[in-house]
Amino acid sequence: MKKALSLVLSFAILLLTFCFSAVAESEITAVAFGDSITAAGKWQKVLESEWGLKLVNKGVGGDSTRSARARFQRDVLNLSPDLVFISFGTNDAAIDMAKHTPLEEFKENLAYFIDSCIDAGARVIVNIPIPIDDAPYLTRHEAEPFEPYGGPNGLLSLYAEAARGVALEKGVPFADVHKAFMQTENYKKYLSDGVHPTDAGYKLYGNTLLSLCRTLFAGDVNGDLSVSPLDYMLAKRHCLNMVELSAVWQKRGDINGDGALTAVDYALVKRICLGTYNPQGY
Ligand SMILES: [Ca+2]
Ligand SMILES: [Ca+2]
Repeated sequence: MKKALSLVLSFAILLLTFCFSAVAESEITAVAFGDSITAAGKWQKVLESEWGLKLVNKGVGGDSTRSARARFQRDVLNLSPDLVFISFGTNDAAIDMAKHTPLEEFKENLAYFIDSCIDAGARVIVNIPIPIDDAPYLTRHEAEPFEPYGGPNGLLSLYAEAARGVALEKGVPFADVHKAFMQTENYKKYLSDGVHPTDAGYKLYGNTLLSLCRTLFAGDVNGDLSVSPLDYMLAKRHCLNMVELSAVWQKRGDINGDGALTAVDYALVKRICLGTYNPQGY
């Protein structure tokens, strides 16, 4: 009798331990590696509030891929990241300044960052550089070097295209924030000084990344960057009122995007685990 009771108790303790660990916040390291647009820390806020993704801010004002290469090991690889957002291009394209990085070197640097992150076991997302508003930009820069490219934004567009090309070549996802800005009625309204976003611009930037995360990590309820039977179990238990998941966990499980975590979603989580449903399109 005593033995039976002890077994039941051990099982209950095991179950409690499992339930506790199952709903604990996953500890992943996600890094935002970039220039001043990243250093401002504003686009990251959307991912934190809407997806529960906390990013280590490794943005440095004025950085191009060339200057960032010197701090890449220390600021990114030494953190043993699970996920890295790489966000450069605006300063690389500043052809009239010392930080300018020629297009071919920009591509090589991006490829180097991506390869090194993948070798270190991290997932990578490339943020495509946002467009420039030429008029305010040219109050601080010489116009002549940009003329062969049709102006600063003409040259920046080549860097945006190059970043897309490197991401595609390396098979990593990219967040096309450049396209998101260009598709607004007037992207210049989303820029404060020709290069930096306004608060609304940062929100647009963050929402573009959020939309990509929703696709890439759909069904990853516990936020460990993979969809597993544990996510399925968590979603199902939530729907059966056996566990109460936080708002962001529910959002990560809301695969069909109808604003609620329901049986439809956990059925999709199961299908992702079984490999019969792919929400990524990659
Ligand atoms: Ca997961
Ligand atoms: Ca849903």
